[in-house]
Amino acid sequence: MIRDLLGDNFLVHSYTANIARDGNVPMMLHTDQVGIQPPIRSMFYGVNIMWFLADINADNGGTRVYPGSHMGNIAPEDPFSIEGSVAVEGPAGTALIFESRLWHATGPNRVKDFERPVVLMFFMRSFIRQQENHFCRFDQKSKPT
Ligand SMILES: O=C(O)CCC(=O)C(=O)O
Ligand SMILES: [Fe+2]
Repeated sequence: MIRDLLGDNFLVHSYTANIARDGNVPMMLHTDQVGIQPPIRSMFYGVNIMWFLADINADNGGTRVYPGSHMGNIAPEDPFSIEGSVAVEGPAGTALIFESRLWHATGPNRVKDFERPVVLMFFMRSFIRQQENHFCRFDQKSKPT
């Protein structure tokens, strides 16, 4: 599916986990291609797959999205407000797949003692430099090379 969307030789841009603890401050609204400056809205450069490791809903940190916001030359007036967004909800095992122009943010988690865990595999087109250098070698004794 990623090859169909991004073409041959796509790259893993980053591979992360995001745990939203209770009482968190919602993340700033962003697109996942915000690193491309000046912003280009006519095409998407990346695709994110977010795996839910628990049942996720609007109360416990469900990612906030603006459906349709991947289209058009648009940006939020206040990137610190999630007003008007919707929470993505789903059972553990859900894969939320979205392209990199969509405006979104981690949602507020208000469920006491619950940690909302997701794993994000973010792919970008072959000609975009990766956020993480997967060729960088670590061992116990040496610094990153
Ligand atoms: O934690 C989330 O729900 C969203 C994370 C996110 O947008 C990101 O890491 O770029
Ligand atoms: Fe994001």
